Amino acid sequence: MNFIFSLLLLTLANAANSTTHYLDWTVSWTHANPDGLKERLVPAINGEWPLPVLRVNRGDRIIANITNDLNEPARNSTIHWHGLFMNGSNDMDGVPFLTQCPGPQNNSYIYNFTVDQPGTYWYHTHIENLYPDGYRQMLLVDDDGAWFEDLVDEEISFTLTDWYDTVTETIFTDSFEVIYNPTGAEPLPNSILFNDTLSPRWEVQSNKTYRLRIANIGAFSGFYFYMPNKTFQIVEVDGIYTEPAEAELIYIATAQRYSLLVNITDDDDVIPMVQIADSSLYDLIPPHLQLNRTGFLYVGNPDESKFEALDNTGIFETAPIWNLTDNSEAAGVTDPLTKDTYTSDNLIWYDDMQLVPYDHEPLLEPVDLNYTLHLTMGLLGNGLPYAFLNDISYTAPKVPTLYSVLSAPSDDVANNATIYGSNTHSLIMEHNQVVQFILNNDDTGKHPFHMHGHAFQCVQRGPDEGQTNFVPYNETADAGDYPTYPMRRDTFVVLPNSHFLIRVRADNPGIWFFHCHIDWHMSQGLALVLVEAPAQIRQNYKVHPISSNQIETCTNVGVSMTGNAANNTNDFFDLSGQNLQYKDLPPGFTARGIVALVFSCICAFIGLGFLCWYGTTDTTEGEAREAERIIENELMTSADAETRDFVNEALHHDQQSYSPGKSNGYVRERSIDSSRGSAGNSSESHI
Ligand SMILES: *[C@@H]1O[C@H](CO)[C@@H](O)[C@H](O)[C@H]1NC(C)=O
Ligand SMILES: *[C@@H]1O[C@H](CO)[C@@H](O)[C@H](O)[C@H]1NC(C)=O
Ligand SMILES: *[C@@H]1O[C@H](CO)[C@@H](O)[C@H](O)[C@H]1NC(C)=O
Ligand SMILES: *[C@@H]1O[C@H](CO)[C@@H](O)[C@H](O)[C@H]1NC(C)=O
Ligand SMILES: *[C@@H]1O[C@H](CO)[C@@H](O)[C@H](O)[C@H]1NC(C)=O
Ligand SMILES: *[C@@H]1O[C@H](CO)[C@@H](O)[C@H](O)[C@H]1NC(C)=O
Ligand SMILES: *[C@@H]1O[C@H](CO)[C@@H](O)[C@H](O)[C@H]1NC(C)=O
Ligand SMILES: *[C@@H]1O[C@H](CO)[C@@H](O)[C@H](O)[C@H]1NC(C)=O
Ligand SMILES: *[C@@H]1O[C@H](CO)[C@@H](O)[C@H](O)[C@H]1NC(C)=O
Ligand SMILES: *[C@@H]1O[C@H](CO)[C@@H](O)[C@H](O)[C@H]1NC(C)=O
Ligand SMILES: *[C@@H]1O[C@H](CO)[C@@H](O)[C@H](O)[C@H]1NC(C)=O
Ligand SMILES: *[C@@H]1O[C@H](CO)[C@@H](O)[C@H](O)[C@H]1NC(C)=O
Ligand SMILES: [Cu+2]
Repeated sequence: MNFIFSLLLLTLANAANSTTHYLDWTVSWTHANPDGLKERLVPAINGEWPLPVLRVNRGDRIIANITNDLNEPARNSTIHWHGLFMNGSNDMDGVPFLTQCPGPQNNSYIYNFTVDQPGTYWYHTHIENLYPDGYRQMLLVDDDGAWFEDLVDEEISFTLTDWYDTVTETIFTDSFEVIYNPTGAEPLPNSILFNDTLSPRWEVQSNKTYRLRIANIGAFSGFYFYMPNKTFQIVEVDGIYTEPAEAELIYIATAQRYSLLVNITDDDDVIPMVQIADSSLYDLIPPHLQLNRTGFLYVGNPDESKFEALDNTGIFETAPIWNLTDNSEAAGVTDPLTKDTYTSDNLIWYDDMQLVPYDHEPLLEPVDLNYTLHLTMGLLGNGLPYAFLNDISYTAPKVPTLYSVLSAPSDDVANNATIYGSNTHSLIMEHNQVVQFILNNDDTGKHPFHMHGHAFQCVQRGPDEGQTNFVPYNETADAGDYPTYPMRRDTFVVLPNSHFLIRVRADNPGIWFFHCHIDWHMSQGLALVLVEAPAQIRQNYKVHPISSNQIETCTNVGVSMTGNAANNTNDFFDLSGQNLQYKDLPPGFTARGIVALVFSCICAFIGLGFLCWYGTTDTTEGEAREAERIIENELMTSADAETRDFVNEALHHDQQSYSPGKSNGYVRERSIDSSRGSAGNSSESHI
């Protein structure tokens, strides 16, 4: 009761003095070279990149008129306001085929919403393979009512990111989603950036407390962050204020945000802020990739030599953030103080499960609805790598799901998940139900899962189980020890071969994406759709109908606003013609088999041993074609008719897009699931 009441008071207190921010943005391509290694195309807003940092007060309205001028290469456009709940304005959430039609060239889409959450957010396009090109930036919401407001003197806000020197779509089609990458190894960045630059320096004053607001706006990489010899206090994660938590080193996954309070003392002069890439995510560490960056705070006019003395090599050993005890021995390192030991694997990070939200929202109980999700990576029948939740690789419907809800003939029909298609993985949540999700990660990588429309309670997370033994959630072992006030955030990492359990109250009617925020994985279908309180959505839109601007956008892009997932308007239960994932591999032809075969062919050909780079600039088009020929011969001579069809199809498909020489490709042994059922159905249209 108290809890609800204090929330109400806060809302009322912030309703006064709100401002409307009108943004008139045109998005077009420009060139940038933030790492000094290579100039490339980036999306600019009104001609500028890095994009503008948005700063508003809690309670303000944003009206953003976004015009798409992304030609050559042509791209559709949408903007998602990451972390904002969009309560009552689901159509402003910016997800193509969930909440709006993609905005084509020359189209303007108007986002119009109020921001009633404080904290650190970001905005990014939700069009496939586009935000890592640089279509993303911070969105800061200030709040006079923050519990730490009086403790803070100044603020410094910055982003951390990875950076690729090639256009994302090109990497995706040429070297990621290709038959040469059967394990789905993620493309490696060319650089990591500190606030979209290399090593920024910011002046600070002693005897002051600073609030550092940090967002990881990258495509893939997680980052460790620390300041040698300094302890800071975590006070916010993903827009949720926390009880102050002392920490020395945090882990910031893609899409996560932190606010840290740090004291500058009289003894400080040059203070390094160190960003270290989580190299466990990279299958291979290319010799030229610098894995860390240092930004600096400084007091007064320190001599240049002081900055140089505190470069990467000098500072790492001093901070008590390394676990050098047992690991070094296991790794065969005799002297635990050699440089080799200082890899990100041996860092001791603050476990965000220990955080307590400042509002003390109690554990949601009892659970009304319980979904268990099994995450796997594997191949489909075109020989390409995909990602799955319960065997479904998310495939966009023909009609944006929100519009299917609104055009359904009745609430009852809208309440039936069937109409949203069998490949959108739509899960219905009824209004105000407490919904629990158990995510079992049957993969050797980490996955930061993001839920739109909510900050969810992080109730339980299993430990990193390493690379061999998959340990799903186990009621007997894992339940019973849940926190009284679970940490909440909107992006939460599941650890390798492990699991997490989260809970959320379905109090925000809308269509919300739940997906891994590693952009490569999202493009591989690691996503599902929450259809939350469809009857209430329909009620809301009777009061605030879809705007004429949105109808125009759909007309301009040629996407229908009525009907079920298959765009069938007469019979909502007739899904013929719906978009489906590619059909499964032929029976008896296991993913592991093709992995082994493709590996041995490519490795034999290129001759780099068990780890092979098949797409480095050293590989010519001719060599790649030769490798392709060998694979083809091998498969054609050794397999049955069905396999031959499969190979034909796969190679044919791939020849359209494979172009060597631009790739970041590399391979590793990754658990590939070869025992999935068939969510796809070969009698309908495949995309
Ligand atoms: C949005 O911007 C476009 C391009 O500048 C302009 O033509 C259009 O009138 C604007 N729409 C509104 C509602 O201001
Ligand atoms: C924009 O979206 C439409 C509808 O999905 C699609 O047909 C078109 O190819 C997209 N345009 C670009 C440039 O990707
Ligand atoms: C924005 O939304 C508000 C509230 O629904 C409405 O009053 C206003 O007319 C809208 N403005 C624009 C430009 O769409
Ligand atoms: C970080 O970069 C953004 C974009 O260039 C800039 O607006 C912001 O001021 C930078 N942060 C600091 C602390 O200077
Ligand atoms: C900082 O505070 C200390 C202790 O109160 C004081 O001695 C010192 O002069 C202050 N320094 C500055 C720059 O204000
Ligand atoms: C941290 O403290 C140690 C021990 O006092 C010192 O040697 C080192 O230079 C300090 N590092 C930084 C970055 O200030
Ligand atoms: C900063 O200094 C204040 C006042 O001395 C202290 O209460 C607080 O714990 C310090 N914060 C950190 C992060 O060390
Ligand atoms: C930091 O980068 C330097 C240069 O690439 C490298 O030698 C060092 O091992 C890196 N340290 C960590 C902890 O990643
Ligand atoms: C340090 O590493 C060892 C061996 O991997 C592990 O057992 C221990 O829990 C780690 N300590 C910390 C503080 O993470
Ligand atoms: C949804 O509709 C299908 C087809 O009419 C029906 O078989 C199923 O029972 C319905 N599900 C629910 C939950 O009503
Ligand atoms: C949810 O499902 C898991 C297994 O899938 C089961 O262990 C657990 O008991 C269920 N919890 C509830 C509250 O139904
Ligand atoms: C679940 O945990 C219990 C208690 O630790 C253990 O006895 C049981 O074997 C586990 N179940 C499975 C399937 O691993
Ligand atoms: Cu992922």
